[in-house]
Amino acid sequence: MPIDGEYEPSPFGWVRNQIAEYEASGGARANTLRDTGLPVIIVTTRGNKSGKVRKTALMRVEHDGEYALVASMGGSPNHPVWYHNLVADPTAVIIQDGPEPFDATVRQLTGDEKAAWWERAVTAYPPYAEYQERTEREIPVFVASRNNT
Ligand code: F42
Repeated sequence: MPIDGEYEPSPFGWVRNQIAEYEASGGARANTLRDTGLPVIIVTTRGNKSGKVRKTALMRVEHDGEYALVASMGGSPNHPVWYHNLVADPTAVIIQDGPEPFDATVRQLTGDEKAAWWERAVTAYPPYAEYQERTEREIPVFVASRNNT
């Protein structure tokens, strides 16, 4: 589903700059977490209160064409705000992994499926495990699947 409306960049400068550079270069630049070499994706959601277009950089955790979206927020006690946007409308999601963004739908994972994707996530980005140890909050994981056009 297209997410039209006013784009409101992240208040975090390094995030909004990474997203701008990633999009301007079609994913050729600003496509890793700082100098870690670990790849990121750009996820667009719709603000569940403002209706604005919101964009978030997340670690790239891909398997068979699907992507895990890990609401880690560095192990903080609260979910990142984009979590609430996805809960409010799981169909208002655009994933960009490289040059071409695509419409997607998410579902929040539980049980064995979440455990399997969590393992993939920690393999892709080991600090996720530390983040989960750091907080009582169970870090939510969504899986994003490309919409059939
Ligand atoms: N964050 C993660 O949680 N997981 C990752 O794997 C991850 C990787 C990553 C890689 C590179 C990078 O540069 C950043 C990375 N981040 C990762 C950080 C991520 O990009 C986000 O900055 C972070 O998760 C926080 O997301 P957030 O949605 O909480 O951002 C806040 C700061 C924000 O944008 N707040 C806005 C504001 O104005 O304060 C509001 C945003 C919003 O969606 N508002 C809603 C609306 O209606 O417009 C209302 C939402 C509500 O219910 O209150």
